[in-house]
Amino acid sequence: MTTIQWFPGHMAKAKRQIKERLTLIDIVFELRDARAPAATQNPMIQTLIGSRPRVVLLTKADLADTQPLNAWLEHFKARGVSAMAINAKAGLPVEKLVGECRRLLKDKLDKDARRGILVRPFRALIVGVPNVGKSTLINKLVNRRATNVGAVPGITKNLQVIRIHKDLELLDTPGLLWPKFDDQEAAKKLVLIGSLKDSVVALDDVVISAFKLMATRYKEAFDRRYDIDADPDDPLSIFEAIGRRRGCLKKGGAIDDDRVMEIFLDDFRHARFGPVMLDLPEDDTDV
Ligand SMILES: Nc1nc2c(ncn2[C@@H]2O[C@H](COP(=O)(O)OP(=O)(O)OP(=O)(O)O)[C@@H](O)[C@H]2O)c(=O)[nH]1
Ligand SMILES: [Mg+2]
Repeated sequence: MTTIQWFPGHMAKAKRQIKERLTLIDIVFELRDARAPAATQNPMIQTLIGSRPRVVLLTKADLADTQPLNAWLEHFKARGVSAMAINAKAGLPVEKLVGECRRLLKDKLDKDARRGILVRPFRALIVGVPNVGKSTLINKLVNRRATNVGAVPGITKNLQVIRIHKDLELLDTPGLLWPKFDDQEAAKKLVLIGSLKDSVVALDDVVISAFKLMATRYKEAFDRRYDIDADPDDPLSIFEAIGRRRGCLKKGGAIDDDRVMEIFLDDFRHARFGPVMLDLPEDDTDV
């Protein structure tokens, strides 16, 4: 669980580090959580990466509801944004990713070839908000084929570059982006999936919103887990029902709401309701 509390100083530092890494790379892999592709977007990504092409990688696809996830992939496609769903715990579509890089970098590669510049592997930087799976993806790609590890000089320190395919190299240190905490709805989802510190939004607001969503879109799995009949229009009664079922009672018999929230957040963060989707493509304001 990430515990960064984002202050303007941290954001300025993150921005500076991304800028330094950008000078070393050709393409950006922008990671977002497949369960919340809108909430896990960084509000400044396009400004930060400028003209560098990007591939959106929707991580933890194994935890995401397939039908709306496919709708998201269509949504990106319709807007000309390259996007792919991945699951770092299963096989990674490395060839497909390399093919996509080749397609997005075609103009640059053609230009280099015309100028007689030796074509070298493309170099990619992984970026994303906390907890989206940046380190897991890097480790997975590196373990798959770790050759040619070398250092390239960065402005503040030397960054390692790892060859993960004959045509693709990766910076071994990802770019950490700050999440969208100004948008309350997004912030609640970010706390729910563990990308934002619990104290940023009142935890009962996070859980009330999540109860409404679960009781609406995933009622069967939600009801089954707690043996309740959840009413999405009455989230307080859901606290009551779960509390009674699980024996979360305070002295005197009142429901221990904190305990109910703890149980629910632990269940959600361990994917105990099966695959879910928190954002729909129509919620998207900016791909
Ligand atoms: N189910 C599932 N879990 C994943 C996947 N990728 C990463 N995780 C889990 O997500 C959690 C966070 O992964 P990390 O790789 O540490 O994420 P990160 O982006 O490096 O996080 P920070 O360094 O804190 O910003 C870990 O518990 C991983 O095991 C995936 O594809 N599927
Ligand atoms: Mg990490």
